[in-house]
Amino acid sequence: MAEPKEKAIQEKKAVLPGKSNFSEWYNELLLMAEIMDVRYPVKGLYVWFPFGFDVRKRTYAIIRELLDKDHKEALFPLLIPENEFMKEAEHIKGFENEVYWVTHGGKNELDVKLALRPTSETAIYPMYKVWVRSHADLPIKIYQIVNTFRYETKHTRPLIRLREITSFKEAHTVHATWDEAAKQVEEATRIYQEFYRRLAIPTIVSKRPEWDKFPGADYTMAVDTLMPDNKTLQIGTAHHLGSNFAKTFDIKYEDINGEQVLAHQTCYGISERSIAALISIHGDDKGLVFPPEVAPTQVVVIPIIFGKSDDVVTACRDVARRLKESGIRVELDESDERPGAKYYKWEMKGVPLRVEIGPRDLKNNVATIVRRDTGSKDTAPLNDIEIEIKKRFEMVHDSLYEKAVKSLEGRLIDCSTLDEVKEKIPTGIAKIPWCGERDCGLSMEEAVGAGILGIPEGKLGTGNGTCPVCGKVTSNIAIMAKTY
Ligand code: P5A
Ligand code: ZN
Repeated sequence: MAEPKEKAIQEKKAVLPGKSNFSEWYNELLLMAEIMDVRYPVKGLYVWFPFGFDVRKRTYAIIRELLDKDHKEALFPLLIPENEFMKEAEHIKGFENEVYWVTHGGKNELDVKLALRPTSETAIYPMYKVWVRSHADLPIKIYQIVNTFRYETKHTRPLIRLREITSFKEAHTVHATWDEAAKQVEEATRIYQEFYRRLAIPTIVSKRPEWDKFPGADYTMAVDTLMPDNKTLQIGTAHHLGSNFAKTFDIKYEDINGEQVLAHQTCYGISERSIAALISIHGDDKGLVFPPEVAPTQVVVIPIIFGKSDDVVTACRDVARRLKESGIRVELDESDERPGAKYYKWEMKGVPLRVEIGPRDLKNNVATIVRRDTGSKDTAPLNDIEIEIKKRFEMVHDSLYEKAVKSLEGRLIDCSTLDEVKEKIPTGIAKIPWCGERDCGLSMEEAVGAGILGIPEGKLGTGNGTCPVCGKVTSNIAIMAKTY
């Protein structure tokens, strides 16, 4: 079965377009670096190459690690009966145009149509009704990692806007009180920020305007990042569901006084947009750049050979073996290609560190280490190579994060008028005072042709100014941007 892959390689362009041409760079890189094959013959559905899947596996291992501390992983069915799906009025309104329906089993028309989950509230909550009995059952914190289907009508893009989201991590929690659920929403955004910190991706957390919240929620907190083309990408959301779903799905618990009380719920989700952000934010003109934790290969060892260099080869094999023994994912490239061709290949794949050993290094009992992220070179004693490599992993991670933070902060633009916002939005995220009123917010969006993401948490969302629509004095700063 080697044939399809060989064909894929032949059809790839020889050179990667520059990252300044982001959209083309992104599409070509996915194929050249073997993340996703975009040639599957259904719009909005794409194929994970084994290499891309490896990155996915490592990325999702982090989110699992973070959630497993106090959540349980479970698995609910893909198909949702129409009657359950149609119970929550707001929720249906939000999703009815995006649902794929299964109407037939073979040649027989089904009595009850089945929805392919666009998200799993209506698959999970009928079961929560059965599971929740008493206050002693609460809280419940369950997540699953599944595929979901959304018939998206906006322009579809690999990893960013999919019709089959293959890597939908959705958590669903149940609590006794509204306040406890609110705390859980905070905890969810904290977990997501920690997750993105591990990927060296900077984030902005804000409360979505009420017209942009999740269908059926009391409110929505969103995690956004800024892409190279100055559009923001929503890379996670956490919703306070109040007891809206508890009412429709009859999820009640008996409190300490023996009363039946409606439960309060939250849900929060992340998709493979996390990997789109990872690739887009760190990648460069030469290809992928990964933080070591998620890099499929963390170190490549390349012998620099002049004529017959048996000693060099032996030293390289020894280093590769020792790195492997200390738990590092290492490749030894002993192929016949010239070093330049090897560099090109491993740079494309985002390998964080390249270890070169030539006759002169060997004489000095050192290895040359080249960083993928900066291209900088230095040497390290062969005796301590494991420690030296691990030290550099941390340096690479920290400097990728710092660079990404600088890049984002450099594109946060203070504005005081809507004209200014409109002018500046093609270059980043505009900050503008906003009184918080719905009418003013909607006029602002209309006037600049871009969305209000929200009023960010913390310093970013506070300042002094006047609402550009009603002129009221306010200390709220909203952020506006073009969004994916
Ligand atoms: C939370 C989990 C939900 O569906 N139900 C369970 C809630 N929220 S959401 O905002 O609609 O989606 C969660 C995150 O998934 C990403 N996302 C997508 N990724 C790729 N392709 C899509 N078509 C797509 N739709 C949503 C977003 O990051 C979103 O925040
Ligand atoms: Zn106003």
